[in-house]
Amino acid sequence: MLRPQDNAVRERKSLNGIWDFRLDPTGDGRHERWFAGTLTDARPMPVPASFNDIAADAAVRDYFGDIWYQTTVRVPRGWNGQRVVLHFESATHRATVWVGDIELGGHEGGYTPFEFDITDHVTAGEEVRVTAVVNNTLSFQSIPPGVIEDTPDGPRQRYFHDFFNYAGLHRSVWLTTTSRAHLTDVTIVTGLDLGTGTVEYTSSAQDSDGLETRAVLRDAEGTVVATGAGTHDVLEVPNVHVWAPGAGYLYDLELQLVDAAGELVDSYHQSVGVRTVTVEGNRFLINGEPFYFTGFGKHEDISVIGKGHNDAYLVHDFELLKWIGANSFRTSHYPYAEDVLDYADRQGIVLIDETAAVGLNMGLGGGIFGTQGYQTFSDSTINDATREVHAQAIRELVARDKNHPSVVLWSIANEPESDTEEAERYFEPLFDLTRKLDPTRPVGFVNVMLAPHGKCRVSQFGDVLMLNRYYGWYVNTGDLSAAELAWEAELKGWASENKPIIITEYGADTYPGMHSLTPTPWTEEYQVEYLEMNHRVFDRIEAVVGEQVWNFADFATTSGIMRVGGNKKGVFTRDRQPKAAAFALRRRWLGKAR
Ligand code: BDP
Repeated sequence: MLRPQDNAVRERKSLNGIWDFRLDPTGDGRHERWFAGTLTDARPMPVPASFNDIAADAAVRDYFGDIWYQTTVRVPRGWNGQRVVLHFESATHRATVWVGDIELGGHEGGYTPFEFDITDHVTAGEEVRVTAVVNNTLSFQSIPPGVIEDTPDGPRQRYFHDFFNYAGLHRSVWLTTTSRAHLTDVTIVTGLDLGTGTVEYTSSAQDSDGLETRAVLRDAEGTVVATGAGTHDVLEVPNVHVWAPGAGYLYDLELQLVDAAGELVDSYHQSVGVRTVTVEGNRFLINGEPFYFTGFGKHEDISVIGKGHNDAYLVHDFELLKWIGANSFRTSHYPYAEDVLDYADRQGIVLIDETAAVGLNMGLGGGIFGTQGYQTFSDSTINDATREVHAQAIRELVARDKNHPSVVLWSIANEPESDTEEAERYFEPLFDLTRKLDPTRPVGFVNVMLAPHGKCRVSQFGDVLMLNRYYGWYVNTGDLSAAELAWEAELKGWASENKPIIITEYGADTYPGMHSLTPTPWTEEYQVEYLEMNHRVFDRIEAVVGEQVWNFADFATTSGIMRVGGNKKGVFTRDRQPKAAAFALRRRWLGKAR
């Protein structure tokens, strides 16, 4: 699937704005055909935004079930005779869509795009009603998983990940047009050899009999540097300007479908960063140079709009990354909005791109210790059906993000159970699948403290070891010298694997404005000392090739006695004000004082 874009022959029209919205707690909407007319008893709801925090109403915030969204849109007059597509950048966690009374289909998975060809159901120049029933219920067969439990007060949604289950239409919705004959996909693979870059493309198209595919590669100034012919070609770029961390140079590859008279029938612009990624022994190499990750695990999480994409926060967050000297982040714990990936490409920020497979671990309670009362892998919990949903989530992630130079590593899950035979059986085929889908990038998963070195049975499949560790927080709480010893001992074990190690999480909850002379958890001073202890350990272990602090900013979670107004491990507060740790990290990563 190609992302909607405006160019010489393609157009798109945004459906963002205020939609009609209605919760459906009794689940009657589908058989009562709420899509078949104007949604009654509706309240206004902005798109894109998570719906949860918009209404001042706990019943809305904690709602799970069917959620109806409706709007109308006029198909532009100029699109007559053209192919028309309705495109959702995401619907969390699944949706079924109608135009007018026609059911178009559905999509499972809350963080990847889907679209429908609606050419036969619309007329250029006329208005059409668009209805989506979004559903945010999690089960053992969804990614991420969850469960509905019966309580004396009725059913409750429980889930096993440590962030609030924001849902709805939190990314853009588009009407888009192409000609009937159109490009459907492109895959780019880049290479580097002694200053010459290669850009290999493979494209596909529909209804394109008799049309020729051409490719034009332009540099950032718009000068043509190479051309190609056919659906597959390798373009050479002498004296190539590489894409590198901190220097996100992008070429533009224009693919064209051209008819016998030389007329342009379809065109698609794909930005291209020429770079290589390899793992050699315990080194992680970008363009052949050892790369050390600095940065964070992040979340899409903002007050009021929840996981709604917001360009102002996007640009501001990247300014903060630059300010603090971070060169990377992980899209913990789900695929982020495509605007984020595009911006990372342009800014030269390196990404670890993660699926929404978080919480596949019944030994953890909401990101912390304590059990959930279920067995992780069993016929009635995480099973073969879940693995198929997980596999599809990987397929859709790779399909969506394969051409982003910023993405250097796939993370197929965060902190799953990984110390059992069932886990080994569950994960091996998912690693194989990811490598088959993308042979050009390393693949890994994020290991949890409950499966330390020597016990983990899934790390063997990864090209890179990604570790989340909380020595000095969840264990050795407040005792940083004991934490330092224990942490170093474990890390030395992992280092013996001769694979690069990225510390994908280490962090301490910190209440901004809380202080103490002596090392006291929750204070700003403790967060600084905790990070410094970790850094001493990392600097002693050669195989450590990266440090990503948990978390960039404070974020919303479910309520719990371990969470004070959400997770407070942010180096910035939820509204992006720095805690003391921000200055300490800046000193380490940039070598700069305040
Ligand atoms: C890890 C999880 C992360 C949590 C974090 C924490 O990967 O989602 O938020 O711990 O406890 O278990 O803060």
